[in-house]
Amino acid sequence: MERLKEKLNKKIQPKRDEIRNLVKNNGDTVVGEIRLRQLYSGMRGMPSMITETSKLDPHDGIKFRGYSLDELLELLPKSNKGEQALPEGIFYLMLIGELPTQEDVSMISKEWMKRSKVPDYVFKTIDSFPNESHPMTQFSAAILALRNQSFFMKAYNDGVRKEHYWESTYEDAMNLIACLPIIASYIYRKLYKNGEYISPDYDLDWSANFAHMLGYSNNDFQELMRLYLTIHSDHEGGNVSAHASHLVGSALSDAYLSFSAGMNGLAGPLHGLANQEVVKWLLKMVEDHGGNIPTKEEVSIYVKKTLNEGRVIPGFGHAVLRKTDPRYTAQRNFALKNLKDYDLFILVNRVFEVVPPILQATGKVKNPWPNVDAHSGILLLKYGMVEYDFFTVLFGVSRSLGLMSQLIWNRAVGSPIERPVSMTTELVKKNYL
Ligand code: CMX
Repeated sequence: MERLKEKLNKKIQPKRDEIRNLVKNNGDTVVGEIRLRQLYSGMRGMPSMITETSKLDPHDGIKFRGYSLDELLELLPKSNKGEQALPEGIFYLMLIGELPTQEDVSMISKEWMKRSKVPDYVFKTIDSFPNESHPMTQFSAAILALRNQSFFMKAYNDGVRKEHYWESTYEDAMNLIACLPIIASYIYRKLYKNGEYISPDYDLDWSANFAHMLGYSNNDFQELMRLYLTIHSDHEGGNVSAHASHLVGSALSDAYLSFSAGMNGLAGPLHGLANQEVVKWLLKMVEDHGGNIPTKEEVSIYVKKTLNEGRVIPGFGHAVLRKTDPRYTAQRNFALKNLKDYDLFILVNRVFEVVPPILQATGKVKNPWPNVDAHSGILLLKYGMVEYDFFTVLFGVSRSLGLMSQLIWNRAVGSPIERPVSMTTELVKKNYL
């Protein structure tokens, strides 16, 4: 058994015992109450599942195994070619629950390189899509095509016992994560670079190799990829991509089915697609101002016009957060250091100043502050990646780290099939009013 899997193996039985005892001794403890309005508001604030990898605090933002993003960007091991934390490290932390050493992250880089073998039929699946198909459609379909090699599916068909489900799920999860940069860069090069594909460089870390296969080999872009793939990796269990993935996985659907379901949720404009919507919106704003960066007053008029048209301001607001997203701040810090004079960064800052008071004045927006998607696109544009309808795929590649860690743990502790009950309005009125 490889070292990472061995380490995980040692963590599993104590966790199983902890949960069994917790439920046995405290099973009737009430952990929340459900208000009628929550039934009609997308289950906001209802505690309804367990996710061990990370927890979102409305004010402090995301914490991974108890560590804030700021802390982790300092504490996680870096590449020897840069200052940014490696996403291999956040994966290790989510999976094992401990901070990794430099040796741990290089073990994971090597493991993913070793496992990055994408069968030819997956490329053929991608090739069969017309170029007009959105990159997320092609991404999700390619993940499903990869399912053919699922170890879990085979183990299940062979009658493996429940306590061993996690072992083949681990294999699937690691293989899937390893293959995603190849799949994503294949889609990118097919759609935008005349199908001129670039072979992996097995000496690089996961992010730098991904950047390389996309066609961006300069150090700054590789650093951006490390940051990008780290900060988008997980946002507890209740967001649409995590929850969709969790739900589908709970039916013992394998890692590929489960992750693809998560990606279909991420592809919605209120979730991950917001990163492309932000760029579209910013570029249209510039275009409508004759190609110039609009002044603060002009931005304000533009924001109000967007709202009056009945549209949302992409990149602002959140269902849980009630302050500026620390993932936004991490990207802002990167921009301040590396591209502070870039005109679109100046625009993003202007939008940051202008939007919150306008959203606050509507009296209905619960969080007027920017989220992760408000910033990510312009960093990519700066380094020449202008094909913004691809940006959600990058988010998806990163999200695999969280969703696959979650799935492995769900299998390890034997999470049951998810099956809440639904009501009808008639029953709500009859039984509760
Ligand atoms: N612009 C305009 N109106 C907004 C808004 C925004 N950015 N954010 C919220 N609102 C509106 C809602 O549409 C809702 O209006 P109605 O009552 O007319 O339906 C009202 O304010 C209350 O919404 P809320 O409780 O504050 O927010 P929700 O939890 O319902 O929704 C979110 C959260 C993210 C979907 C919403 O803020 C939004 O649409 N933001 C823009 C899209 C976006 O950036 N999504 C990415 C989120 C991060 C991610 O998942 O990647």
